[in-house]
Amino acid sequence: MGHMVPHAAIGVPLHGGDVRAPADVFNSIFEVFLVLGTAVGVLVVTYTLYHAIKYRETAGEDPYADKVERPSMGEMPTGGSGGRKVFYSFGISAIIVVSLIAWTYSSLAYVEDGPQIAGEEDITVQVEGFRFGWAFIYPNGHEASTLKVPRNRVVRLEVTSRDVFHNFGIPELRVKADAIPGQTTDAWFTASETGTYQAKCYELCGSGHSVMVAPVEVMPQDEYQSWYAGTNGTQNGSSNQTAASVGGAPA
Ligand SMILES: [Cu+2]
Repeated sequence: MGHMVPHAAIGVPLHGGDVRAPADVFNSIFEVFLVLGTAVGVLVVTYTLYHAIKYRETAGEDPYADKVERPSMGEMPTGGSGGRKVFYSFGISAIIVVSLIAWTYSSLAYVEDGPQIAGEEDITVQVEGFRFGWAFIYPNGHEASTLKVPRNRVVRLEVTSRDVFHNFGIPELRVKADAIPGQTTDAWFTASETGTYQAKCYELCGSGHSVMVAPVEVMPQDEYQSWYAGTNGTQNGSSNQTAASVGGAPA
């Protein structure tokens, strides 16, 4: 239904640079878990060591024998603050854990769904995996073995396969999508830095699986536009040659 609505009706065109990249979302999830995990670890280990040292037995004697009442094995400890400590630590832990789950879940849902507003300048590329390579097909029909995209634009991928199960991924840009024959998997990304990245296959698909790679070129927007204008729907052909050379027959 969404694609039938004219762009003007959807809303203001969205500049890709304003969209939070999946790579940034994954990086912040990693950082938050690393910092919180380290903090909890340091706290627990320090607290444990502190008490182990403070209440240790010295030379067979118990210096705290008359100061603390030690529970014996199997007996519930008595005294203390009447469970207030336990109540607060459980309460605070629950609040932290529940908000962490909510935040992580909504961040991942954002990556899963993609930017909801379709921008005028979004780029959609069909990605077709085959034994052993990748073909990138642009809206004007141009087919290439290198994925060229402009920086700071939302790039939407429609991933499928011509033969067996593959999986398309660009690790540095944190994109990964199943390539399944007869099905299309949607994925998206934005890249803020120009340069050459590498796309790889992440589903063991045969003898050439490990060489099933493709260059991904992130270009300045004006450079991309003049390159795209010059393609005129031509076939690059190199991907078909690759397929033919290993005996594959692209559909
Ligand atoms: Cu593969």
